[in-house]
Amino acid sequence: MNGLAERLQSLSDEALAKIGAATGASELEEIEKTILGRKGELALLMRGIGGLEPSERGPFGKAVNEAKGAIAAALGERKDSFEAARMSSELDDPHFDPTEPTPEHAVGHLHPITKVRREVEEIFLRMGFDVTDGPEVETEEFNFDLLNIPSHHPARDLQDTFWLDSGHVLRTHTSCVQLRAMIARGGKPPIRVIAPGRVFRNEQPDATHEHTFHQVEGLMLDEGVSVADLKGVLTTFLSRLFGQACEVRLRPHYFPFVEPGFELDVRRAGSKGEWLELMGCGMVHPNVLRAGGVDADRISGFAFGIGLDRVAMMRYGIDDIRWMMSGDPRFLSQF
Ligand code: FA5
Repeated sequence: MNGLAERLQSLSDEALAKIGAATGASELEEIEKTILGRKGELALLMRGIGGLEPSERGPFGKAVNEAKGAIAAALGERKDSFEAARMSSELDDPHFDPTEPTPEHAVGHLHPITKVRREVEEIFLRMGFDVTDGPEVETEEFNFDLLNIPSHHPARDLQDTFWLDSGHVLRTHTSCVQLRAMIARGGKPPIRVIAPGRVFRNEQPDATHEHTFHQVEGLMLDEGVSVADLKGVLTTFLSRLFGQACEVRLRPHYFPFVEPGFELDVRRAGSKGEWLELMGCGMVHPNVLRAGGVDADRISGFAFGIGLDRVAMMRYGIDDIRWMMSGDPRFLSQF
């Protein structure tokens, strides 16, 4: 065999002897590299295979593989024994206390608004709604005109708006997504969507108002949808969100894009406690249905808009909305 078999034998013997004599893990690594590595001695030896008789190549290749296996196994065993020795010497060290707890890592977590948003999404998904969204930089048309708020109408003043030089607006509410959802579905009911997102108003922040806050819009359209459905869906939603049976009260309120429109108040069922004002809602105005390509003579439905920051404040007992966007770790680490 051209002397190759003998060289393999002596290489293997030497390697095993060196492994046996090694005094530390770094020596083993060196042996591994020089013998088993891609450019190591075994690889070099393998190159000689081309000079062998065809009938000798198979047996030689097999012998090389066997040697490789034996060397790798010896390396593994020796590494384990070094590791075991290292561990036991560390454990014997009187300064080492294996019962000491590992230092705590600061693990990131979700913002309270994200948590509440996910809960809201989960509840509506289970009621057969889809989750959708729309752009934060909106056209005047979608934020106002198509929602039945023409430019001359005083209702524009209800929401103090950030205008961009391009004539776009930072959306003042998520209601624009009602239209986008109707149009995206070709005006074809049934349509059941919610649309969470950020909204912006040119307001001076105080404990309950921010210039940047979060809403969840909801829209349900079909034949024969009535105020009873609105009340039923929202009562179910709020009871699930707050984890206890709730009762709701609708107070007439003007929003240009619904008719009739309401403010919805909530309290624990049978509690006789104070009503909490939570959201705007109502039956989608026929003008808005038509703008969304929906047959307003046949189809009706309700829409609502909840302030997510306020829900999160109630949920977690937060006394000032300005904490939400503060990015302050003293606040954030509490959730
Ligand atoms: C609206 O924005 C309507 N688009 C809601 C609506 C949708 C009505 C569909 C009918 C049908 P409003 O301006 O009231 O309505 O805002 C809705 C909710 O957003 C409020 O109930 C409140 O929870 C929250 N909100 C309003 N302004 C602020 C603010 N500056 N900071 C924090 N939350 C606010």
